[in-house]
Amino acid sequence: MLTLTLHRPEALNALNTALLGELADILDQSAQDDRIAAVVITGSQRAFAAGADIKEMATLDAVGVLQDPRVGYWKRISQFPKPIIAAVNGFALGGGCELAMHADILIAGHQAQFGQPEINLGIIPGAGGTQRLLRAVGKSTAMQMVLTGEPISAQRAYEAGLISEITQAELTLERAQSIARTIARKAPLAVQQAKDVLLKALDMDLATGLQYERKAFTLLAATQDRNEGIQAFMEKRQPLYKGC
Ligand code: DAK
Repeated sequence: MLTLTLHRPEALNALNTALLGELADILDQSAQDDRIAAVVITGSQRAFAAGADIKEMATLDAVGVLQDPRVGYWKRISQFPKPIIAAVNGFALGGGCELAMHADILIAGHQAQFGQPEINLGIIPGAGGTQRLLRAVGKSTAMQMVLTGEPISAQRAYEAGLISEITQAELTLERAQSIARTIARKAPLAVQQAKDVLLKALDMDLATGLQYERKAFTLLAATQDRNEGIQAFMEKRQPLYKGC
């Protein structure tokens, strides 16, 4: 398991190009590293991330926006094949909320706030915020958040299905890491296939999704880890997975 802590306290962890690029690079490396089964991304108690760096954005004109390297960084983050768990405290706004939504599992402290305030800057979410938010919380809540720019509380985010657990603020990271450790004990190929198939469910109709699931299920049937999992159950012992 790898824990990544966003650390730009002077800007409430605003995601500038350098930080986002570093994040994309580390995730690319982690994808190739067999020792890393899952990644936890967190910020500080005050802010997970308060969005893209507005001061940096102010330097970009329309051409700059077209050539913005952050588009590629976001794409690489979204393609990370292993589970990402976001441990969110404080502000998760704009790109910060979008980064949290790139995670597969979101855990938040009770004082966390989730919002897409881009409308206050005359823009709209640009890293999947409209699409992922609507799928996570439904139309009315997503519309309200994006059109008013007003954030929602952790409690509301939990009720809407954006996050799966609320914790005391000081326990959020620990809880996220505990979930990551639980996942790390599973067969790596099964974990990655599960993530892939579940994410595809958002894009596919049911019949196509079921076919996709069947293919992944069949593929896993040919793995040594599948035999090991079943054997370990029969022998009443913990499985020893090898990732093949
Ligand atoms: N960027 C830069 N600096 C920020 C920042 C941000 N997003 N958020 C906060 N800061 C800085 C403040 O400027 C302040 O710095 P100093 O003035 O002390 O130098 C420091 O952090 C502390 O902030 P505040 O003094 O404002 O603290 P408060 O507790 O009073 O308020 C706040 C906290 C989070 C409510 C407030 O800071 C705030 O409203 N921040 C802006 C939130 C926001 O609008 N976020 C959305 C940004 S737009 C893209 C994809 C996605 C995006 C862009 C491009 N591509 C694919 C190309 C995403 C866009 C966005 O996220």
